[in-house]
Amino acid sequence: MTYWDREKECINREHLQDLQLRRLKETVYRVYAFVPAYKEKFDQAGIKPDDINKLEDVHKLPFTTKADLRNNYPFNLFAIPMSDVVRIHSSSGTTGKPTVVGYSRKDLDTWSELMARALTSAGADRYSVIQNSYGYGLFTGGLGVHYGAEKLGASVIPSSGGNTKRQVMLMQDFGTTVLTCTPSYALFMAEVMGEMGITPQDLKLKAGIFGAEPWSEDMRAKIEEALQIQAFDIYGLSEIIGPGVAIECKYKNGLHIAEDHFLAEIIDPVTEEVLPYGTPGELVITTLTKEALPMIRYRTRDLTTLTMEPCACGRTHVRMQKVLGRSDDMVIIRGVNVFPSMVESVLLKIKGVSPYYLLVVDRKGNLDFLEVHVEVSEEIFSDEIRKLEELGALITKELESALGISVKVRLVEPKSIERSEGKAKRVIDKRKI
Ligand code: DLL
Repeated sequence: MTYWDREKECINREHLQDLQLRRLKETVYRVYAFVPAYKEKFDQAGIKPDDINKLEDVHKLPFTTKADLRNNYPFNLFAIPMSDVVRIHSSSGTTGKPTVVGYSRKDLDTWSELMARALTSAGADRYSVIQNSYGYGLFTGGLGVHYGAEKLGASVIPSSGGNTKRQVMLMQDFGTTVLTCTPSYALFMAEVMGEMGITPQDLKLKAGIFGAEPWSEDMRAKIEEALQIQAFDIYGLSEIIGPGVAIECKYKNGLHIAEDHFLAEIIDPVTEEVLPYGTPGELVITTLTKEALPMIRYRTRDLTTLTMEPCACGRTHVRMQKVLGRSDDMVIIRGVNVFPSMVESVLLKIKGVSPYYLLVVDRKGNLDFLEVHVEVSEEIFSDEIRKLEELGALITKELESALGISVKVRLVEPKSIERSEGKAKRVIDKRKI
């Protein structure tokens, strides 16, 4: 087994907890002293930094949410002077102001270190040629992966997102061995490759490191098959650091969270009660080493389960299951929770269906209903009407039995659903308009 930093990744749990407690205390002291918004929240909750004496004491601290970032827009949650902030990123808010995050020089070093660790966990090394097709810019995907890949000593192709034909050409000409992008973009690249008459055998691609959006196990199988690679899931969010918070190892059975830098909890998103390992809920993260923007109990809105079962790879860090979805992406239809990833899993098991789909939610009168647009393959589309109708009926039946609500399925022409070069848009909720 190859590790980037064996000592930290395979650390004995007791030592890890000592380290986490020391770092947690430091972080709490720092935010209390330097970030008025935190001091105010702690004071309101009647908590002083001295009250944190064991790891479980973290549960006493108030949560931080996206609203706190918005209310303190742009820089008021920073815990260091602007003269020490060397990078600013921001995640595009779909509504209102974006979320702004800052990094000190040490934060950037930590991030590169974590990304180098993540890339190693997915099998990359200094001989790898990494084509980084996450978007460069304010989004943390591009630069986050970039610096980690350089730290690893790999040869990095900073191709960013877009211009897909050129991406495929670069992949072939430069002998790319590792592709990093969103899973939906990887799938689109495979489609364009096919159109260009290029097969996986024409490439040297061995692995893909995909994240920034939810993707199902069936989507993984589809991508691995289409590109003939091993596909790994990488998780992260701007507020915490960016990509590299958690990564799969070669066993692909959960993502190891870098616990020497992040303290993870799972809570019930409604009651906010802390849940034990093994119970699904919302992931809450406290940063332990961040300087510019420390986060105390940040509510990620991402739903997952944590497991402490030992992993065959030897890493001791807790694993989170593949994220089922964000609570924000979940649509509630007549009381039933539906995630796009659930629809994706059903669709990908049906022959003749391409992995492009869209959930459209609308309200008629007082009743919500779900329409699922599903792209069919060329072959099926040019078939007789009866066959299309049969396929539509089959998809409807499978979706209704998996989701437990009635669904209207609309089969749409090949290539009519918008392809994604970054995070795919899977839901249109017309109820809010
Ligand atoms: O998406 C950081 C990132 C870049 C992660 C590249 C991985 C690879 P944000 O734009 O702030 O940051 O979005 C963070 O994306 O809260 C999740 O809802 C979602 N997300 C990220 N990774 C995964 C994943 C980046 N592997 C939000 N599976 C997070 C499911 C993911 N959802």
